[in-house]
Amino acid sequence: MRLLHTADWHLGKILRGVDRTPEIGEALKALLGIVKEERVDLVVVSGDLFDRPQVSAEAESHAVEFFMGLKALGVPALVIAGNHDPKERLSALSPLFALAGARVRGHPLFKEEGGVVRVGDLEAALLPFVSERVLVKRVLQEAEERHRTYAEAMRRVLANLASPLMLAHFALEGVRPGGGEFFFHLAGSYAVPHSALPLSARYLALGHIHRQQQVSEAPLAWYSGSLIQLDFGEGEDAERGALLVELPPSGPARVHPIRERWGKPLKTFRLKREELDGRLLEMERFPGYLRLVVEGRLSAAEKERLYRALPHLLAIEGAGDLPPPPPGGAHLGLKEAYARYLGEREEREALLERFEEALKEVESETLAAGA
Ligand SMILES: [Mn+2]
Repeated sequence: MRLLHTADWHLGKILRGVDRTPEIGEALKALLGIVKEERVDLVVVSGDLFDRPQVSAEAESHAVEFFMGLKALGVPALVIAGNHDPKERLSALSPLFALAGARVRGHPLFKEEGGVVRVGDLEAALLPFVSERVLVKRVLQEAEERHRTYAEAMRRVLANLASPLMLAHFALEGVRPGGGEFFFHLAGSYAVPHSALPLSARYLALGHIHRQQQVSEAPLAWYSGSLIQLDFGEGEDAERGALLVELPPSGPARVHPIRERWGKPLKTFRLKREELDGRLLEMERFPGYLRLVVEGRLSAAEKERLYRALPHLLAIEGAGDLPPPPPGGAHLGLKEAYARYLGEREEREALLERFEEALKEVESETLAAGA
């Protein structure tokens, strides 16, 4: 069986006022071409089809066109929701997607509840993104177990769902971030340890991390990466694209990375104030979107002049505005991570207070809503 593994489309992504949806739509068209050319038998989409709960009609229509295109080719699809997806909406629309041959799962289910589906002879587990609080409550139901971690709950869920093919949306411990995910999602409490991956799985199709990479050999697990470079923080040279996976009836699966540079490139120019004019032509000729980080203060008029000269310039920041990468940042708590992100800005204390309130609200709401 030949699989196409893709994830992290982020249809509806707006980067500093620029709607990236058309670029993502083009990539999806190219993906359909690959499905046809490579005679793919099954497409797996490991979450984050959409960037936000509410996206434009254009964003939705690209997704619909993709799955209708697959139907025209007679190729079925398995789809799980990521943390960005409107999961209720995906669940509600899943009977319609099913008409196009796509099985869409918005909420996690245990194996007994239908968490494992069958495609021909192949059993496949569908594990959409699930928040730490919901997961711990759902899986570790005994109150005395509540102190256990996300990792422990995920270990149990993954063991329950163990199947030859598994789709999941989470951060695996030790993964190299693409830069676009909030780093606290990668913090210890939110990462799944390697030892939680079921050894009986022949291939784990992962989503959530935007840099394409193999993260485990036994069992074999890969992140396909995003289709396009979504944010300036994502490495300009980071691998992304899609994966073609050969899953023979027996023996190991083989993965062939498809490393396309779909969409426009994003580049950050870090310059001293006095270098600006000398580099203007180079920046003007850059075929993608630009961010400029300037050492030294620029007046409003100077910024205005740069924005006019460079239509693809999306942001000008002072070199001091960017927080340094936090030492040991992978282990920060949410509040600490946010405090560090805020740095020394004026509204710091007020924002921190609001942040704490929001955290409490989320906590009580999730607990009240249950699983
Ligand atoms: Mn994502």
